[in-house]
Amino acid sequence: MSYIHRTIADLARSSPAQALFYQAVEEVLESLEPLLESDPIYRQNAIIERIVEPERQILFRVPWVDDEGQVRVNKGYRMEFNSALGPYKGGLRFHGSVNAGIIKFLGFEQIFKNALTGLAIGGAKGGANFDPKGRSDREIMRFCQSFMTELYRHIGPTIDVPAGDIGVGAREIGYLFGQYKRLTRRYDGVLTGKGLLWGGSYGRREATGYGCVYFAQNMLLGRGETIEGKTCLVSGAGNVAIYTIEKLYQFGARPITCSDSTGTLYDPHGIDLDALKRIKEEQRLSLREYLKEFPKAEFVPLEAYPEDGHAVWRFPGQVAFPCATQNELTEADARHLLANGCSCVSEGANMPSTPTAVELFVRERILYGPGKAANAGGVATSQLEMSQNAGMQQWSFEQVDQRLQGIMLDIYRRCSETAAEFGQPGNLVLGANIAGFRRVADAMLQQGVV
Ligand code: NDP
Ligand code: 2IT
Repeated sequence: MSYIHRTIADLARSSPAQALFYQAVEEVLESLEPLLESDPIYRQNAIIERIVEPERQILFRVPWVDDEGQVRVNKGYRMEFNSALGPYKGGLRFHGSVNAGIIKFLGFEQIFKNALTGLAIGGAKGGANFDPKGRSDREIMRFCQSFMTELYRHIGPTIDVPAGDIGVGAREIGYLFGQYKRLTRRYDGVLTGKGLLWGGSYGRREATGYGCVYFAQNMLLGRGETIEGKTCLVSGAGNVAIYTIEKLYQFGARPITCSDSTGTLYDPHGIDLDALKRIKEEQRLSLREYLKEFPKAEFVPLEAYPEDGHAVWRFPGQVAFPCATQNELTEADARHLLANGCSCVSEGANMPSTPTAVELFVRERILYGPGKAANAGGVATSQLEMSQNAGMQQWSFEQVDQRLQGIMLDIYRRCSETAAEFGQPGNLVLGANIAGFRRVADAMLQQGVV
């Protein structure tokens, strides 16, 4: 049995029923094989065994009262995975599907993503199996307050700094921050993605989507092309998807799709950004609403998706941006993308492509930017927010955006150079995993067995 299979088997025994976590671990460990062979120090010091185990797992009850006066209970999580490079850092996800395995997969990915940014941040993730859909503002507020009433004792600006993810945006960060301040009497930079009036950073809202497009542009430039004029497929219709689409327009590209939990929207003229923001950011409605304003657009409801995949990847486009959720791009979807001439995939979401889809992209040698590299602009800008908070400053949008562009270029270079160093030029999966791992592992070695 290889050490990869032994590690996965051990995890399956000690942490049962966490399939997405094993998937994330397997992908990283497969990439690390050449490094672990050439450099035995990591195996000798049980770095793998240590890195797959969170330093601390916090699980808690979140009781709250809904608008009808009924008591509700959810499960809250914060997985503090690795602090070798800095304070724990990573988002909070509020979604009905959340469980320990999902938070562990996200926290594990976050370790390497944060390492790739070159900034001083460790890896963590948290959240709750709370579904914000259909909940009133007051219910969201009460839920966030209850969540923070437990979480506050575990976090701090140099300890653990949560942020947003699916279901957690500016509104939720506001309620969480308010309750933290009330409980601690401290005006700390303890969360990122804050409002601009109370310690937030310009550009954080846009950072993940913009960064993901910068990453695609860097990949294309490496092949002597640019994104200008290209037809693009985007999935998702939340924070990451919306600002991916915004930056695509700024770069002269044409994004023709987006999707949400009700279905896929296709507008051959290009998705209307104002309408998209209005429907999803302000009104929080289904993308189906778009047809009222643009009756010629097409909407494929979830029920009509192909059995082996997702409608969004069956439209023809040259560059794809999966920006919704994990495993939303299957091997069958990947085959359709390739057959339709797609030659570049930049992942805004975390682990959106299934393992066999990734294998296909790597084998076909298309430009493929894995999430932990391509979507790192969000967390990188969160670190810039922490830095501004620590210095009691607020930088301009242009300053932040310049830094973001520089960081995304550095990440691209780091991944490319590492892939070449290990004899697989262009394989950014290998490059991202080895480059991220090496930084964390070396810091762990230097800090002893902790
Ligand atoms: P949002 O909650 O803002 O948006 C998520 C979007 O994806 C929504 O349109 C939602 O549909 C759709 N979606 C979510 N889950 C599902 C599902 N199971 N099936 C179908 N559609 C779904 O989240 P973000 O945009 O912040 O996050 C999107 C992805 O990007 C996630 O993978 C996240 O981990 C990742 N990410 C986010 C970062 C950030 O800074 N926010 C940073 C790096 C990665 P609906 O509108 O119907 O709810
Ligand atoms: O997956 C991610 O990188 C995020 N959700 C953002 C984390 C952060 O701390 O900004």
